[in-house]
Amino acid sequence: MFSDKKSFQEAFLKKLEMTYGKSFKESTVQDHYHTLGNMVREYISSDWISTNEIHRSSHTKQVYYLSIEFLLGRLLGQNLLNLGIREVVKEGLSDLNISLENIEEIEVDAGLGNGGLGRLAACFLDSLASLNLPGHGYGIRYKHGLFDQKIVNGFQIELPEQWLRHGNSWEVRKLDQAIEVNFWGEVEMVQEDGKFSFRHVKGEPVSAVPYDIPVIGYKTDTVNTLRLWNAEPSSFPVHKDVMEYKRQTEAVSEFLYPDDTHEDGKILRLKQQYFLVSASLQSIIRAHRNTYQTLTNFHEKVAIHINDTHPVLAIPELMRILLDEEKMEWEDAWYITSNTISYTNHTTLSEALEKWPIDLFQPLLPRVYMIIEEINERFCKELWESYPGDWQRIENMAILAHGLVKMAHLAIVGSYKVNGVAKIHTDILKEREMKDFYQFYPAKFNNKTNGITHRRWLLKANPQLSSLITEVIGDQWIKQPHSLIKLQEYVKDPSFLQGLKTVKQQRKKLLADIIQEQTGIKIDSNSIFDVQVKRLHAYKRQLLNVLHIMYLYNRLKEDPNFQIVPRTFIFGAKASPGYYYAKKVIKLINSVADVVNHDPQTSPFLKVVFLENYRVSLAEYIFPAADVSEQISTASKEASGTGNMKFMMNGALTLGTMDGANVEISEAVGKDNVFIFGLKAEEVLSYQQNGGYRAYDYYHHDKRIRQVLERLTNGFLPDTYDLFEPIYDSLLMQNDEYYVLRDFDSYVTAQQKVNEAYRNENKWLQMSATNIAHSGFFSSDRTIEEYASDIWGIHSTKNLLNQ
Ligand code: 26Y
Repeated sequence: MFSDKKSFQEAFLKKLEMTYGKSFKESTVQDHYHTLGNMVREYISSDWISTNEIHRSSHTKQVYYLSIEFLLGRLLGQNLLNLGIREVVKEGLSDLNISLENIEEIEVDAGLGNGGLGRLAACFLDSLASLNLPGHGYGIRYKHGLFDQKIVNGFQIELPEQWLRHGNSWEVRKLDQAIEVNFWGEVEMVQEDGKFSFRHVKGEPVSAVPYDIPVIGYKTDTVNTLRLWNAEPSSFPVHKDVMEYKRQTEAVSEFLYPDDTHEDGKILRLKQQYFLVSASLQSIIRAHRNTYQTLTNFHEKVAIHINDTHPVLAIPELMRILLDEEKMEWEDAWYITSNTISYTNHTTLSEALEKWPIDLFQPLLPRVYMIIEEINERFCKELWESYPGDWQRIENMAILAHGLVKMAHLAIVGSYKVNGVAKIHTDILKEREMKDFYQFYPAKFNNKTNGITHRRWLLKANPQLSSLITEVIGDQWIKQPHSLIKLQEYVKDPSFLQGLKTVKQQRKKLLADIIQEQTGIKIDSNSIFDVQVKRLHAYKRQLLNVLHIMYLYNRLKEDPNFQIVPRTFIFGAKASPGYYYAKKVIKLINSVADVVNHDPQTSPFLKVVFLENYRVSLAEYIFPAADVSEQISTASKEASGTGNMKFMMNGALTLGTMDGANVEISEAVGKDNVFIFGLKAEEVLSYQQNGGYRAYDYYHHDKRIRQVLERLTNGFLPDTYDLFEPIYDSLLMQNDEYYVLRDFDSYVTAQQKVNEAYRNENKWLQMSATNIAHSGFFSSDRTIEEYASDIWGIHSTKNLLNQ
């Protein structure tokens, strides 16, 4: 049906009529979207079936990627591109006077994630399928993804997100494969054949119903699966209030929890974690049993990867199944489990490591808790043998301590590999945060520097730049991103640079139009687009950026000789609803924007834009238009960052600290092609260990800082009264935990260098080209190949597919 535009048109019109019982004339864009979505799903169904069939019959090892978040964004455009049918469809529709772009635009993002960790999972799925690797995702089908953000009077307002309201063409409900997950209840000891064993009984059952979404590889026949679990009532219990049971059950997959540190919803979050893990493991095991009739070879045929600690209960859950259902001995079950599971850590912030109060944990998951107790006891014994008498060390490393279950400790003990997500992050884990564990299990630790799928963040998001690249070096880079390095030969080529300039201008104009439409702010598309888009967090230091803007404004007002290249500062960020400080920073950005944008004296040079509701689909317009990529976290705090890679690939220059993947970006392109500033990780760590930082000193000795900080609270920002006092206090009274004032001067200097560099257009374009040329390393294809060979032991099924 997609072989040529005529047959596509016929199939499309027929499908439209059959599905909606409407004539073409009466149909809406929404109808067109769903019709096209259904057609694509039907089109790939035979490849989907045969991929599964091949995986089964060839007995090839599979990897299952368990993640509490999958931030997929829109699927239609990417699927058409990967199938290589986007042009046919576009032309076919255009003959009917329908714009494919308009159809693509009405798709609501699948926003089942908060940020980096969820988007990484989505990029990995694309790479797995495109590399013909047998790898599948398991997640939760949240009814409401991450909240929709509205900005009202400068403040963030959260509205429930409703991505399923118009239905979802990509998913297939598989009721026949539903699985029961049990909460609460008790543990019963039974004696069978003279052996004691345990059983979880009298639990409250929840039915996990799978919804499968095809994951279509780029121009290949592989179609992998993302399985999302929906929580539904199981058989209705007789003794309970039926409505109450229904409500409680459905609540399990109702909302994605924003990444916050707040108490509410704690128990529900733990329920979600176990729900994901138990349903996924039971389903993986069922498939394995069907093929092999035994679980003794489970670890040879299955790798299970846990994306941070959120799915770490996979470890005791697999133990539970092997012990209680499969009746294995502890040692055998432990051997299989600890050779099946691998774990990625995404943070060094110790306050972000998950710890669950035992009081809350044990009643909800009594059998799983018992197993964790046993794992802990055996682990502590092992420690005792290695470190006799070293109680302190054992207490620090225990899984259960001080009334808490320490999820990261469980993850390290029960996994065969543990990795960080950028070189510096893995080093910090080894040398500091997880030092004791590294000493005990040196061979488990390894690095896997993150990556992004260049097929979404370049090929799809930036077709103009993609065409230019292909004109110059051919299209090999799409399958082999490393060959982007061939551009290095052209970084001084005037016609390539001219092309790059034209593309950037085009994309800046497009973003300028979107900004005007959304915010009413008219921006100069020849100004420098200086962008910071990411979750709002203190450590990411959006505050440093906004304080610098206030400083620039002051200089422009006060110093007639001060001149800058016109600059537009663009922000996009969601703050966790309960994260009080982060919400203040959003309001501050908007208050500063109000003053700056309305001052006729400065507005030709300075504009500030806060884009509402930052999400994957909006990001696809932002990265291609950026000149400067703000990656300004306090060194040592950002595990990797992946936005930095999306910017680089689209030719923006990084202005950043030596943190996360910035370090590797700067190594790749060389010091002359990035703007690095600020404290180094060792310096931050040394301050933290030895003290010696006094924020007040920087306030007293730097007039620029004083002026800017006073203006937070002295009425300079209209109608804000004492609103920003907490920010002021965090910097001075609480001694500036993230070293904003310490890095201020260095940041100002780096920004001056940006300003000067931009004046030399040719030089800037060369730097931009160099960044694109070296971005291939940061493709998730490279990352996934490393995971596949070093951790999972899985292989491409390409040869099998072609048979
Ligand atoms: C509270 C809890 C359940 C929770 C939920 C979400 C905790 C953390 C998160 C999300 C963390 C996250 O997105 N981390 C980011 O992962 C990226 C991918 O590895 C990194 O690039 C980025 O530096 C890191 O902050």
